[in-house]
Amino acid sequence: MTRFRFQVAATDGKARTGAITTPRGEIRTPAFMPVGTAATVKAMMPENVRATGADILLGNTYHLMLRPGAERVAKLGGLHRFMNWDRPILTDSGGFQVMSLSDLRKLTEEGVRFKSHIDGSEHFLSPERSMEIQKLLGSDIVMCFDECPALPADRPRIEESMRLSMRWAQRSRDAFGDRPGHALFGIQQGGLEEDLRAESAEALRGIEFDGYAVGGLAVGEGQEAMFGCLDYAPGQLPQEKPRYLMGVGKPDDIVGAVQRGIDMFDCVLPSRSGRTGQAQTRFGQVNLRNARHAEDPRPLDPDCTCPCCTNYSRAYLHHVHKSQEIIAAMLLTWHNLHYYQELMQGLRDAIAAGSLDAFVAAFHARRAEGDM
Ligand code: PRF
Ligand code: ZN
Repeated sequence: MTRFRFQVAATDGKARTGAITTPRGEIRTPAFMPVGTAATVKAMMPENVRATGADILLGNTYHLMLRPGAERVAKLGGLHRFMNWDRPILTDSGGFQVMSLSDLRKLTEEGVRFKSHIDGSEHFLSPERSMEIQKLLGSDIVMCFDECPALPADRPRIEESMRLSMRWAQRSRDAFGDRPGHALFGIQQGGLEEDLRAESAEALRGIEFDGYAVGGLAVGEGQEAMFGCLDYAPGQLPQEKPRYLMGVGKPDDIVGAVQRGIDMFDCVLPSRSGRTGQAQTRFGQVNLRNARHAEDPRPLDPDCTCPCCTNYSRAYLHHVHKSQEIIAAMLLTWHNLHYYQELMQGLRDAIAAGSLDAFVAAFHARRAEGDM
């Protein structure tokens, strides 16, 4: 059986490009994972998600345990078969989503009891139950069960939470066991405190994981503070394993994080913003709701090769979005995911060629020009 492994092919400064090998296929890095929370990347057929260039999707323990239920997905052959995506899937562990989405949470050493945001029913998640659910789903990359305070938070709260997450990381490792072909990633916490990040990294390195996530960022601190943390956090984690920045981000967040040594990303932005009429382009964000597009026969981006830009005008996108037609979400999500994957390919190529600085300068220059 193909083992899970990560190979760095080239570096440029702190940035790396390479590939993660899994039994379900290769993940080219730096990688962007579209978010398929409820066993679908909203508004997209899986074959079309693949056509945008995605090698891996992200799924959510929290949502799938509530609906349709992990045992049901397992009975139906696992998440890959259920949603018709046969390539790798990474699943988040649920803790972060419980904290942001559920009602009436009760956090203890054992785990977290909460009420579903869908129907108010009571549920419990712990490291052991999260590992069990992610196994039932058939996830290829399983995330540790962790906890993360929103920023700003005071140091005692961040410290206590990080140490709880590190105890949960050990319990996650123990419960995960030995599953050849499947990977378990640890999650670093510690807010914006360099010494707490170091303590967290040390704890995770001691347990040993197949990859390491930087968690607890993009939770309200702003890009400058996030980059400040990313100036040291990736360097605290093992160099020979993939590093994943959870829940990030906007295109310029991703570019800055790649320059600082991050290999993997996920974010709802390209899919969610497509459904609100926002396009992510080389020239920055374009709002198709704006009346200036109403009679504009030009495509969103004349140089983009996606089906949205090849076949439809801004005037059409404006019309279908205003009319709340389903095709508006389909076309804009496709374009946005295509743009993200093209950005990742550009980053990979630039790192391989040793020209990342020039690529990043051109990236920022085009965005400074703005939309025409
Ligand atoms: N932990 C987990 N999932 C996450 C985060 C985290 O810290 C974040 C923070 N940006 C997003 N998703 N488990
Ligand atoms: Zn396009």
